Amino acid sequence: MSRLVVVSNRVADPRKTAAGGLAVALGEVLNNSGGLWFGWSGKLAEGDAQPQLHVHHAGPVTLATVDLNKEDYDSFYVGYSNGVLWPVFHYRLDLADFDAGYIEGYRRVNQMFAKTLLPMLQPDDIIWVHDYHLIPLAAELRALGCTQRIGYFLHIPLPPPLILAAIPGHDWLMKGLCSYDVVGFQSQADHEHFCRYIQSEAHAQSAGEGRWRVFNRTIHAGAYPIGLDVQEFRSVTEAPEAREMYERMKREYSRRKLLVGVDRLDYSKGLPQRMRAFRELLARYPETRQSATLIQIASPSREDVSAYTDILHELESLCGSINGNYGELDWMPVRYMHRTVARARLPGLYRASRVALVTPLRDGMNLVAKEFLAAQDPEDPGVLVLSRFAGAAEQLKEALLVNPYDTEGTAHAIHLALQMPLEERRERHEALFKTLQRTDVHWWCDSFLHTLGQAEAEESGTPWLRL
Ligand code: ADQ
Repeated sequence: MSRLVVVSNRVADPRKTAAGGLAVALGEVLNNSGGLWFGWSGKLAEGDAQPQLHVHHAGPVTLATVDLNKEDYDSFYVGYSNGVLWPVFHYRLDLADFDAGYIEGYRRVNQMFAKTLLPMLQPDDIIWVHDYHLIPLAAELRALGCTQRIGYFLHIPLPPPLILAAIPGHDWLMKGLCSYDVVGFQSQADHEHFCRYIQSEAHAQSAGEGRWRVFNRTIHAGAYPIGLDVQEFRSVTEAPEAREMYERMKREYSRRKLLVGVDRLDYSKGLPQRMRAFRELLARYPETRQSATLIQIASPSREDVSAYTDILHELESLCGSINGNYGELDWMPVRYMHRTVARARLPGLYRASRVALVTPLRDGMNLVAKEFLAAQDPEDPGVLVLSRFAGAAEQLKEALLVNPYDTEGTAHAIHLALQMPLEERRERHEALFKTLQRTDVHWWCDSFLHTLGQAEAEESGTPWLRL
């Protein structure tokens, strides 16, 4: 049996439940065959020191990490990954900083990752690379002689070809993507954007069954929507910490319906738009005043990127003005917290809420939507208000789908959600929960790795690309 090697920007110890569903799922696959997980340690190296490799063993899984020096952190992580690729892939060309020369650092760190990883590889390893930080990694590994099968999964959206084409060096980047044997996307829409790009910019020819001939080699591309570890999430929901949180929230808000939003504080999550829709709800439907409270939790994220401080100030000012204009001595419409909630308590908060507002302007998938559904009591479930621009909307059709740019339309949907009769809530939840179970994180892992396992090995005839 081949050994699995997972490469991602950050590495998590799969034995720690705090690591979350993805780490747990990948950890489980790694545990089964014994595996290696490689990535950045999250730490900065002192001065100009050469990158240090740290190796730890977590049961049968080897965790190998390297530090970044300050210059690489600034250009690879803050600069190119989060200041160019993140905004462009979320359709925000206006926020991308193309001119700062970050691409050199991006390339350098991918080369350093390839050089550090290569000596740890075994001949029949299967390598699975994750996310936008590491697009050129396969090409860099190939350049060093790596012939193992390499798959790639993009956790964020892939925009349409014309948006991609605005990135200086997009051809280099996308050629890098075509150096993998299997490329996976969150949604059919993202997959379609990729197919259109390689056809129009690289003259790709379909080879049937998701395969393409491009740059003189064969690759496989498809949509593999990421799922939740539903069973694990249900057991966290049943555990004492989540139950205690549920009881507390129910007691505290016994006279009111709770709405909940849980996000990283990121401009892609549509937080100001959500607050405007909530304000519109209070203005248009006076009966919701006093009776509805929105708890918005936004965890601090990438605070060294300036667009993130702007969004923080905008959100604080909107919450302040809603509370100032509508609040009463005994009722605050919005409770906003700029922090992370412990994973063990989060399901209790979801379960105590009648409505979840998951309204990103653009999102690869959005796991909060799935977590909210998984935490509900099927006999008295809450309602999911979901942006049509989240990858999850392709699967979760029975949610109330909204356009987050349409303030009035979103306010109307929130009102419907608050008033939805029990029977309709149950029916919608039942259908959604079935989808969650059918396409859970194990299904996601298995289907991607099955395709990668079937892909032809490099040695058997698929030449590699040089960037
Ligand atoms: P993210 O953009 O981080 O992930 P998401 O899918 O919503 O977005 O996952 C966030 C995770 O962090 C969830 O497990 C959630 O519970 C947790 N979380 C968020 N805010 C929190 C808070 N304030 N307190 C505690 N926990 C919080 C990227 C892509 C997504 C894609 C995922 C997985 O941007 O589109 O779904 O990867 O592929």
